Amino acid sequence: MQTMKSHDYIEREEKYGAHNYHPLPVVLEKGEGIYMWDVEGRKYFDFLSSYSAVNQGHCHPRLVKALTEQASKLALTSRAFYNDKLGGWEEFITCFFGYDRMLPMNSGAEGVETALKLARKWAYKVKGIARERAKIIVCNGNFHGRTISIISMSSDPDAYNDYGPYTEGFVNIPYNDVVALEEAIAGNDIAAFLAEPIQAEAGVFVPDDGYLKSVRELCTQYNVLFIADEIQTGIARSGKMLAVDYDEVRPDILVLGKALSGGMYPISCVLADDEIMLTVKPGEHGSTFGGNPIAAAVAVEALKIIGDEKLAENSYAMGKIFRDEMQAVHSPMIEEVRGKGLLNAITVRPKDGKTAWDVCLTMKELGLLAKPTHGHIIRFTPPLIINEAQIREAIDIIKKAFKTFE
Ligand code: IF1
Repeated sequence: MQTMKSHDYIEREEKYGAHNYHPLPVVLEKGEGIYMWDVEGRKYFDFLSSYSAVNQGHCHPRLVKALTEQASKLALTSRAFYNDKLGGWEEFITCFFGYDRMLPMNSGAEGVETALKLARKWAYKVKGIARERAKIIVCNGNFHGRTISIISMSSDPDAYNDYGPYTEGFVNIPYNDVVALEEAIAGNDIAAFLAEPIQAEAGVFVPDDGYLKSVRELCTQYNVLFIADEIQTGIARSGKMLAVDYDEVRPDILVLGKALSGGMYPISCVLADDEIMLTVKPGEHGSTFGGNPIAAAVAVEALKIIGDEKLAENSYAMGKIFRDEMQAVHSPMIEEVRGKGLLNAITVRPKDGKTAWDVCLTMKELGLLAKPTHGHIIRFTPPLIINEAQIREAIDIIKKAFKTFE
């Protein structure tokens, strides 16, 4: 039997898989820490971290252990019965983030859907909005997932076109615009305001200092729930445990996913206090896999690693080095370098027909993996365990890649 090469794997996916992605042409088979290896044995810096799910690094030994030990004992009970792991996770994470209760789901989109349902239920049961009338304010440029309701609030035609009819009850306003929020929030029947503390998919759009503080104040003033989608910004990615920590604000509903499991397992959750969470009664919401024992075991370990390895502090420090170094580069293709912690982006000015995609292909050839978004933006989000020598080596590769286009 002949061994398969990269192009064979790619051809097979192209032939049998749905074409809902356009991956960089690299076929990976192994990961460890900040590195991944392709099927030809080439080693790469991972500067995507599986869209910030792998903050703790690939195949973290403590996560592998938590996963395999639990998998060989008890994987899934459903929520028809109690299991001996879920309560420990609930207790740990609610203490960790300071909320009364947690509701476990699997994907980020499910976490956001859960938050939307909680906000509506709270609007009717607590705030006293008339049935079917509740509205949720969202921001242009948002990315909260791929379900029908979530794309109903998207301002990106690629996300919503030809998937209608859409879910009602959303009011779109510009991001990072306190005046627009003030106007919208004063309207009738507003249940909640939902936002990402940094808009990641939009191209790492960092709002002004104090924006989230103003959001918090307005939400409190108008008795409107502040829902923070920290699925991507959370778990130390932005250089703080949560990106809202920069403004020292506490959302009413916090949605987490991705690095909640260190990439080991699809895990998301929603955190909120009694007044909100207890509006949902048995039988009214749930998930077959949500809160399963493997997820519980992995999620506790994944959060402990962030603290034990001081990954928020490291993300903050390494991110500063990255931006300082890259902002000092004078390349005709580098327009702007922006971000917080290790959630960074470079906007790329096309040159002689060469785009961000070509830069990513060149970086791949030089041993570093990143992916363009919206055609002209490259996100740089390595695992948060990267050390200074490693990030400097990676920065040299990125600089070299841009240099080949001069
Ligand atoms: C894809 C980006 C990252 C998210 C926020 C919810 C979700 C996501 C803030 C949904 C997911 C993803 C999904 C991924 C690409 C991706 C992404 F490019 F869109 F911006 F991470 F950088 N809220 N983000 O960022 O979570 O249901 O996927 O678990 O391929 O669509 P999910």
